[in-house]
Amino acid sequence: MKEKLQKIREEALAKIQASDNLEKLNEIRVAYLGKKGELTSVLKGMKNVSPEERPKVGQMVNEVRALIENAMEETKKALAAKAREEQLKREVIDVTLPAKKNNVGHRHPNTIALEEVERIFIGMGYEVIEGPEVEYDLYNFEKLNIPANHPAKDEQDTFYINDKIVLRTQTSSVQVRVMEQGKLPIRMIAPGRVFRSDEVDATHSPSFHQIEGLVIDKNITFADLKGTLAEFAKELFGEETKVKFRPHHFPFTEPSAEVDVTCFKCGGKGCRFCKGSGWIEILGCGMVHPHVLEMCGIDPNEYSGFAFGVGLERIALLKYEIDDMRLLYENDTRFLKQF
Ligand code: 2NM
Repeated sequence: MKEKLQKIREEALAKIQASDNLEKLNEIRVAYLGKKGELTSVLKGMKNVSPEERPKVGQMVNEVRALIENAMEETKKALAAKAREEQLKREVIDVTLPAKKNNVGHRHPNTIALEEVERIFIGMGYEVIEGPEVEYDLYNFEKLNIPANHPAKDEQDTFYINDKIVLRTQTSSVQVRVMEQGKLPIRMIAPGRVFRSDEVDATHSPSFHQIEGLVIDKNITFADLKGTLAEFAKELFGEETKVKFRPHHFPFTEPSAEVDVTCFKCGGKGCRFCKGSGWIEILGCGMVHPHVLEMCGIDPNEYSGFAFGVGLERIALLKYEIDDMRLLYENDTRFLKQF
C-alpha cells in the first residue's frame, strides 16, 4: 500500500511538472483524483487493509492528495502567469510607429457649388424647395407652356415612364407645384437632378443638376430680375462682376433672356477662358408667362413674377476651372480631393 501511494505520488508530481497547459493538468486531475482515479481506487481498497493500519494509510492518502492538489494549484498559477506574459508580449504596442493616416472625405464640387448658390439666395430671403424626379408630363411640360408637339419638347426629348409620366427635364416642375398650392408671394429656388436624352461629352450628360428660381408677388418687374441676378453674379464670381442680358426665347417666360457675366479670369478683356469674348454665359431667365401663371391658378392681372434657371455643373466647372464635366461623375478621388 505504502509503495503504491509512493509511486502514485511520484508519478503524479512528475506529470504535473511536465504539463504545459491547463487541459493536460485537468486530465491529470481526473486520472488521479477523479471518481475512477488512482488515488480514489486506493481509498476503495481500504477494506483490505487491517483495522490498525487503516488510520495510517488513510492519513497517507490524504497527504498525497493534498500534495497533488497543491502541486496542481501551483502549476496552474505558473501556467496562467506564463500565458499572460506571452499575451503581453504579443500585444505590445510600438508607440514609435508612424500613425495610420485618417482619410477624411469632403463634399463633392457639385455640392460645394450648390451650397454656395443656396447660401446666396437664402441670404435674399428665398426658400429651398425640392420635388419629385419622376414627374407628370403635365407639370414638366404642359403647365410650363410646352404643349404636346411643341418644338421645345423635341429639344428636351426625354425619358418616358409612360405617356403621362417622365423623368423631369427641368426643376420648374417643382415651381408649378408650389404655384398651384396658391400661397403667395413666392420666393424660392428648386435645386435637383434633371434628365435629358443628351449624348455624353465634355459639357453634356443625360443626367445633370439645375437650380431654378422663382419670385411671384405684386408689382414684380424685369428690374427686380436684373437686380437679383446682378447681385447673385457678384456674390458668386466677385464684386467686380458685371451682367449682360441678351434677348432669348423660352416658352414659359416672356420676355426671356440669357445672362452673361464678365469673365472672372480676365475681367472682360478677353482670354482663353472666355474664348476671347470677355463674357461667360451662365443662365437663362425671364418674366413668368401670364399663361403659365393662369394655368397654375394665379391671376396675371394681380401678380407677376420672374424666374431663372442655372446648371449646377456649369457653375462648378466655371468656379473650379474644370474643363470636362465627366470628371464630376467619375468619382476618382485623385481628382475630387483637389476641391
Ligand atoms: C429657365 C429660364 C427661364 C423658369 C420658369 C419657371 C416657371 F416655373 F416659373 F415657369 N421656372 N423656371 C425658367 C425661366 C427657367 O432655365 C434656363
